[in-house]
Amino acid sequence: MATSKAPPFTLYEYRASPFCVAVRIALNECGVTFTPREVEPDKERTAAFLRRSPFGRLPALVEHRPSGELSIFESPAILHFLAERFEKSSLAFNDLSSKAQALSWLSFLSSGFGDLLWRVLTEAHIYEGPDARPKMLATFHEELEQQVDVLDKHLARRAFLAGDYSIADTLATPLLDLLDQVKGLDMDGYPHLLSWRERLRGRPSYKGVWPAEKEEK
Ligand SMILES: N[C@@H](CCC(=O)N[C@@H](CS)C(=O)NCC(=O)O)C(=O)O
Repeated sequence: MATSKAPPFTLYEYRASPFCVAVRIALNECGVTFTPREVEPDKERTAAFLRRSPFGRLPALVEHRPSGELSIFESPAILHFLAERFEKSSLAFNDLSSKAQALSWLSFLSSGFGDLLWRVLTEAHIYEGPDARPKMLATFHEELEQQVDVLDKHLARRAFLAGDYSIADTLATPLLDLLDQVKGLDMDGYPHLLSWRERLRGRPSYKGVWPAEKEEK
């Protein structure tokens, strides 16, 4: 009798989330098959899900091991885990120094850049009309432009953030996609960042990572 073997990983995700997209890219880079489990952000969390992701946030990755289940939450931690777990993949660190560089950029993107980008998009799209806070938006926008400029200058001298492709570029990919939604940000002023974004979009691991309706835009 034929037996079907379940993939060794389950990804709890919300497909439209950039952090979930980053984990999808990483899994593709590692050639890993996984079972996707969509969780709507505003739905009540089950006790089983909260055991895997204590704050109820997405993504969460579960590896099904013979000895039991390993759950990991927070996209930077998941990317780091995959880079170490799949040592022959494109995500693997070459040595301690390239690992340190990749983790520096990963931390910055996750807390600094990702956070700021989220604030700009939230200020612009959620606080509209009488709730608008133009001064706050202008401050965040200016800070974001400064960070984009630093990234552009950094990328003028290298193909990827830490030299070779790394998990920092993986997390950057969906965040760079979101930059198109920032009103008043002239992307043509950042040619190195744009060619980096094209390099990232051209990787086979990028194909199909966003939900279909978003890709059509
Ligand atoms: N720092 C987290 C951010 C994750 C996050 O904010 N996920 C959102 C979806 S974009 C979420 O789960 N929101 C629902 C909630 O916070 O309850 C990561 O990188 O994984």
